[in-house]
Amino acid sequence: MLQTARRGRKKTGSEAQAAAAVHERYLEAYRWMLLTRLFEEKLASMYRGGMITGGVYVGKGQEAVSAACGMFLRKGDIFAPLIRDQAGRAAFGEPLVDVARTYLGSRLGPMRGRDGNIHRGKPREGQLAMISHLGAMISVVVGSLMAKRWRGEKDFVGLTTIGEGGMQTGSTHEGLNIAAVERVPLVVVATNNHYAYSTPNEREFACASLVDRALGYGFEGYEMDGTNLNACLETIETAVKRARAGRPPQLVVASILRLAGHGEHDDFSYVTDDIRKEPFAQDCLKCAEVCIRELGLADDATVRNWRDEALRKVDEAVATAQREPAPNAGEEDWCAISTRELCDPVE
Ligand SMILES: Cc1ncc(C[n+]2csc(CCOP(=O)(O)OP(=O)(O)O)c2C)c(N)n1
Repeated sequence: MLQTARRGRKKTGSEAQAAAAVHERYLEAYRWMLLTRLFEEKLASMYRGGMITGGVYVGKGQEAVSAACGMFLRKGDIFAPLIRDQAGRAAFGEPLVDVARTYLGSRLGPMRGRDGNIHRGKPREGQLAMISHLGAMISVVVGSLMAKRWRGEKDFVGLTTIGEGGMQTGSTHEGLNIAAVERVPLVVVATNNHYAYSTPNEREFACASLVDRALGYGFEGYEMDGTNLNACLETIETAVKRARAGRPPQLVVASILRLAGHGEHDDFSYVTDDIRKEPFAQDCLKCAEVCIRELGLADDATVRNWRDEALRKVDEAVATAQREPAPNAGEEDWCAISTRELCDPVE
């Protein structure tokens, strides 16, 4: 639990250490969220200025859920992030410059300038490249986990994310079902951001809550407030631990409002005034800042320094990618990137 040091009885040494560790990881998560927000604001402004070809997709409002997804995975685990998961990708270890390279078409990027935005990945390092936002990744992660099991690897988990729209597809059904049948160490984090593109919840599903599906599939399920960073950290940490310990697959359902368009081409004018007033419509980044101030976790000057440092990193990543060459069609090796460059073991 995230608690103020000012209240209650004096803490014992080990309690104080545990509380400090909780504060530290809260601040670490906040910094991934902040870096992501600033970076995605930069991408959005470059898109509007015509400097990015193709689409830009951001996770505004979803950063707390996403950061928590990346923070409890370790080397040897599998992460299959989707289009709102820049915070999780960063926390899992994706260098910011690789994101800038992908959006700006640099030959030195992980997709060598062939993908415009969010289908990037480094499978050899456990980060799968996204195929589709709508459920395809669940069975890919299940297959990767089964391969690890057959190779005799131990102590690994896989985590993938999905939107509430993606939760309604046939691919998702098949993936969740086979995950439970094979009892793979999988965590699925489903974020209900209340719209699938412009389709609202009432046109997407008719059950009271998506977490009710956990029981039907043979998963263990949790619901959490995706605007509350501490709830995200505690819930996802628990789910990852339980999957790693051999419990059934885990389904975490978060509630938030998407605070941007589906992509930057979308003005999200279909989001109603009523829904914007709901508690789940709060901005998780602002909520985290209030919490940091109220609990005295960091002073204002420190938070300002973090912001300046994040802005420097964003500018550096973009400037580096801008200086780099685009692919040259005549010189390119057009083999499938996914097999030779990214997946095959290095000789
Ligand atoms: C088969 C297929 N149909 C449509 C699309 C276009 N599409 C991509 S994401 C998306 C909406 C996804 O909504 P949701 O799963 O709720 O995730 P969110 O975008 O809200 O994070 C749509 C319609 C697609 N990629 N694939």
